[in-house]
Amino acid sequence: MTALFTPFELKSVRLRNRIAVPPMCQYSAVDGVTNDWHRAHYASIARGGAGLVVVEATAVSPEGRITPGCTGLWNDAQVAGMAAIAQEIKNGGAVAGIQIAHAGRKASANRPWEGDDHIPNEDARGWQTVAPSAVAFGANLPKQPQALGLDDIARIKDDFVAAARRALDAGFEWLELHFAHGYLGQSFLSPHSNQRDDIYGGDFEGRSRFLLETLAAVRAVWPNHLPLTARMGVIEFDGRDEETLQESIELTRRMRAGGLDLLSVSVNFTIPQTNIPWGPAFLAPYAERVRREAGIAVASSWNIDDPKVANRVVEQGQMDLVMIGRAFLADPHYVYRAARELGLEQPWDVLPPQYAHWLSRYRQA
Ligand code: 8OZ
Repeated sequence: MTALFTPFELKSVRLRNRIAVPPMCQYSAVDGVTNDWHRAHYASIARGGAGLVVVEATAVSPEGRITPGCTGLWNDAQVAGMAAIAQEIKNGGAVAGIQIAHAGRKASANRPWEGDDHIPNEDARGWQTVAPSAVAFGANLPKQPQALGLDDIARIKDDFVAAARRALDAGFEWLELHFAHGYLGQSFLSPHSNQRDDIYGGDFEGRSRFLLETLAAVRAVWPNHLPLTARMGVIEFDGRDEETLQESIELTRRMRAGGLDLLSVSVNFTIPQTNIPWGPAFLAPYAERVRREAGIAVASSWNIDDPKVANRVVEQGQMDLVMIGRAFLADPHYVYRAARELGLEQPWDVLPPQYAHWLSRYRQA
């Protein structure tokens, strides 16, 4: 069996292979509502044969959007569009996942192709950002966020819970909490951005509290038979890496005990000045450590383009799922190409039957 094409089961869900498409923001919604762009985009991806497709960072509140174009699940009017997308993903034979998110101090930004910088509060399109502490990210995102009060923190946890319920109503079977990339969850965990002196800050216990409480609140409404996962940076590449890794692994153990089913391992991106060793599958060794030391299923991503590398990281037990993002946009037939490159005897079988039967016929005997 080719490792990359082995099915994967988590709770009651079965993925047809180990290739998952990670959340990739399309910045194309209006008032958080999806449209034809999203529907066509996700349908095309799902027909490509991935086992899991996770819909982009979807905000739990208007202030939690990265940009004005981000998708949302903070009101009921946003559910129908998401339900159509979940159905498209299932029609393609993939499991339908969604990431719910709050962007914290990185919110209120222009789309990447329209500046990628903060929209000032004075601009009607922008808004006041919030964060654990009133500390700006810096570089292209200089706005000073407002430090959250205890009642604000309680409200944001409720927002995550309400968004999770709507994701379930929309038909998603896999939920991912966005605790990565310097957004709100990650910024509670990192001492770079969390300088609070109350129960949500200070030592590791305090900095972990928001993430653990949000997980517990969502787990209480997300059905036990469906996977509840999180994406979290486990390393910043800022020179204090072993400490960050150890804290991340310990938090993952606690989240596992609190009902987390899988961790999607990523980079923190909490501060602008870091030294990330971008190279093929550079996160694989860290994903492996989380998998082994926290005893939990892991997915990981970043620069895993070559199908042979994707297969190797699964075969060697470094990760359970390989997230293929940009390579999938560059080639929506990535899975079929991988099947051929890895020498599967009937590579078309990785595709839905509507495509597979054509590809299997009219060949030389
Ligand atoms: C990768 C790197 C930085 C940001 C997200 C828009 O996590 C992102 C992002 C992804 O939603």
